[in-house]
Amino acid sequence: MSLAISKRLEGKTILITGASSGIGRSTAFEFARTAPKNLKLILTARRVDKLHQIAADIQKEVGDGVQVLPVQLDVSKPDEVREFVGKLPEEFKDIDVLVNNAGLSRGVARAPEIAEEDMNIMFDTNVTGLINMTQAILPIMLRRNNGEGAGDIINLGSIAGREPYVGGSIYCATKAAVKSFTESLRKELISTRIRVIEIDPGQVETEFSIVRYYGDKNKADAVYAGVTPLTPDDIAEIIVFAAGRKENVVIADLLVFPNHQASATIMHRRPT
Ligand code: NDP
Ligand code: 8X3
Repeated sequence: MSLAISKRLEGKTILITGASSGIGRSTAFEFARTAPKNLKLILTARRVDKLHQIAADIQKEVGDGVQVLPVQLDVSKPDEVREFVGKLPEEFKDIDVLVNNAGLSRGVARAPEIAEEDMNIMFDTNVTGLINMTQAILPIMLRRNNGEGAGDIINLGSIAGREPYVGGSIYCATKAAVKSFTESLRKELISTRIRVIEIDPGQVETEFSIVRYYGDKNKADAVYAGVTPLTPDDIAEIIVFAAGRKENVVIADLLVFPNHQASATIMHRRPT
């Protein structure tokens, strides 16, 4: 880790949604390891027990320079998001970096067989949840520098938002919506110093496929058969890299594949 990136991140307050697993969890560790002397982390998700364990593990690893606040938050519930900032302890309210990571896919059904419940969960989490979080935190960032603003909004998109595929129509539509919202937001905030960043991973092995296949571990494992997917740490390094650039440098969007992947559906699988 370079000294420059540590110094740039020191003293910041970072909010990560969906920090109980996968990319969000790894991102929490990566921020803590990069700026261990002075950092505040707000970790949110629905499974608060996991967040408490992650907080304890981070503090055990890096010590008391990193303060970690686990908060139970379901981003798909507008009321919970609306009340979120007001309930934060004063010392955690001045959020510098928002990582909009919470997200999921449910099922691989094709129209007209897509369950209404799955459709609603994906849109309420991946789209409305991300937009509500952004709107809740933006006023904090806009108040800095006499109204000129400062801060980073880092949205997790996906290759799915760039290239729709069979069996992913709703998930792909949600990630396309993330892309569109992110690009509008960057334009709307151009007169501020707020950076709007999108990271679009390809295949990353996390709990994502287990959730997509409703807990069926065999189906989830088959997704990664014969390939070497990205790890959540790979994406965490890129998120922290983006947040740790000089203030004038904006990683506007970034597509990240593992070596075997060339599009949403073109993968080179080796015999297992
Ligand atoms: P995981 O399933 O491992 O993690 C998803 C996280 O989102 C969990 O911490 C989960 O926590 C949280 N989450 C889900 N629903 C909600 C909700 N309603 N409110 C709050 N938190 C919620 O998957 P990944 O780490 O892979 O996914 C992270 C992001 O990366 C997602 O946006 C996903 O779409 C995106 N992505 C993933 C890729 C992959 O191949 N894995 C590729 C491209 C993008 P909890 O259940 O405790 O609430
Ligand atoms: C998750 C990756 O390829 O399953 O965004 O859509 S993919």
